[in-house]
Amino acid sequence: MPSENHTEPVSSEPESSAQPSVSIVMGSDSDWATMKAAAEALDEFGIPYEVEVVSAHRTPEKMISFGKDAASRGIRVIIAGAGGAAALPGMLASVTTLPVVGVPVPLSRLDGMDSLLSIVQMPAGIPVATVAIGGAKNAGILAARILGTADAALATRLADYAAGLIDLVEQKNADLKA
Ligand code: RP5
Repeated sequence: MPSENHTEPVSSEPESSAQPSVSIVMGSDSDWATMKAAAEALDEFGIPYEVEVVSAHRTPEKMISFGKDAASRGIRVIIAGAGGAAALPGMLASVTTLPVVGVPVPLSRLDGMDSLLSIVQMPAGIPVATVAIGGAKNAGILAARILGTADAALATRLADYAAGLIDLVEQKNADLKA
């Protein structure tokens, strides 16, 4: 079960006192199996974050206050995951000007297509940057890239990560030819 203010891989690690700059929110604790990949990506780049279950349908008033207060609490990017009738990312985007990255969580029925379509089809004026179904890792990396626009050290870590992917592919090519 997630708790707040992680800076380490999701576990029973002690919470950090570092000010979180990313908020990972999800409609249910059942989404965590998918969403923890976002936390792991943020860990990789040393970005402090918080984790919270906030449901657009089950806890609507909390959802609105959470979204309204996020910027004043120092949050710079919201990663929001939900499945099925996935209103959370869009509703959060409607009550904040922070960038919201939406993660369609796949459920046992419909393979996440319902989640994807619920999140991606936003009306003009209220954007949600939607990643692939189950694409929480990319949500974490995208949040890092957003923060990296104003953080040269983080931008360097992101460039190193991308270079590492090139090396990985070339190593696989070398292995294939060995
Ligand atoms: C959505 O309903 C949640 O984001 C979750 O993906 C889905 C199912 O929730 P639980 O019934 O597992 O709590 O709002």
